[in-house]
Amino acid sequence: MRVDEATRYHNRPCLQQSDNPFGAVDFVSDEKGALRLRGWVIDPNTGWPAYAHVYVDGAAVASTLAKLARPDVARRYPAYGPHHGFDITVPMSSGLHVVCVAAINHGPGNNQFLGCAFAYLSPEPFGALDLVQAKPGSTRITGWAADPDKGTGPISVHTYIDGRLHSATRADRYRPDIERAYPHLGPYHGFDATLPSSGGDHEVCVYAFNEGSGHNQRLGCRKVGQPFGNVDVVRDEGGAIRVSGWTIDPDTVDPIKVHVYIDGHATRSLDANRSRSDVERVYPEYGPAHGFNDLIPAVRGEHVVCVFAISHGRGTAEYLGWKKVVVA
Ligand SMILES: [Ca+2]
Ligand SMILES: [Ca+2]
Repeated sequence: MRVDEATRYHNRPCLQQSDNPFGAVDFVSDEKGALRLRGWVIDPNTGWPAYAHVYVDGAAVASTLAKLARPDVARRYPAYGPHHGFDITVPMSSGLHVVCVAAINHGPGNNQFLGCAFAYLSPEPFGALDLVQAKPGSTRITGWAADPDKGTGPISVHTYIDGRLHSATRADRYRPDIERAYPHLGPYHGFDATLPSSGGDHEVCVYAFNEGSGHNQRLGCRKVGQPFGNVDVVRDEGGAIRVSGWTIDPDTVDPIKVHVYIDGHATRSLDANRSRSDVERVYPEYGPAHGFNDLIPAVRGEHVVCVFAISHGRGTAEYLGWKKVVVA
């Protein structure tokens, strides 16, 4: 095909000797169980949109009218107007395929292949671990997982706690956001499971379990069980330092201890068991008994106060916060 580019000064390519359609495929991406193809088609005999056909491994599988706005194409070929783009997602099994796109002729001329290429679609399961949350006696995991080889069908996720396989969970809950991102996979790929677990700090890892070809894939690992909370007050109260705050160990409803360090020295061990209705409102499953509040004598001058929460179970110390205070 010998054509030059039509310009605003002439409305037909001046070297045109062909009536055949032309165009390009300029973007191809693996959509996990589908291949997305974007490109454009022009038939020189019309300014109207032309059709593109997609062939996979020699079989015609999809047809699309190339009518999307492509200002970049219109700048190169102003005689034909702006509406010649296509953007099509074709469901396809994982692995290697030969994909061809043909431009469909209008009027005189013949259909033309825009090109053929190998396309490799990943067979690996994929997804996301959205939340890992320690609770008294259990660990909650939420997220989603799908496998291109299973399509709209659900797969399983396997949860490992501290390196040991703990349980398998079916990822079949309704997740419309996944369908919006991958329409060909549908919405039923979510998981939300509460797994029984002992107290203490744990490392929780969740894997998407492979179907068909491919391998299990890690969705993520999280450390859970560390206490959390806040140091609310550190202030001088007439020659002593008021220290107050709250802390919860997520794997128990029981109060835990906090250790207060002043200028780097372990100074007090407190039970964080005082009633804090404000904390209970935010974390109702743990009850109110999680506050600490004490008055610690100190000499005049500036002091640095550090507070650590002592984890239930393994007894590790989790940093809660620090503040400077001047004792007058
Ligand atoms: Ca034609
Ligand atoms: Ca697979």
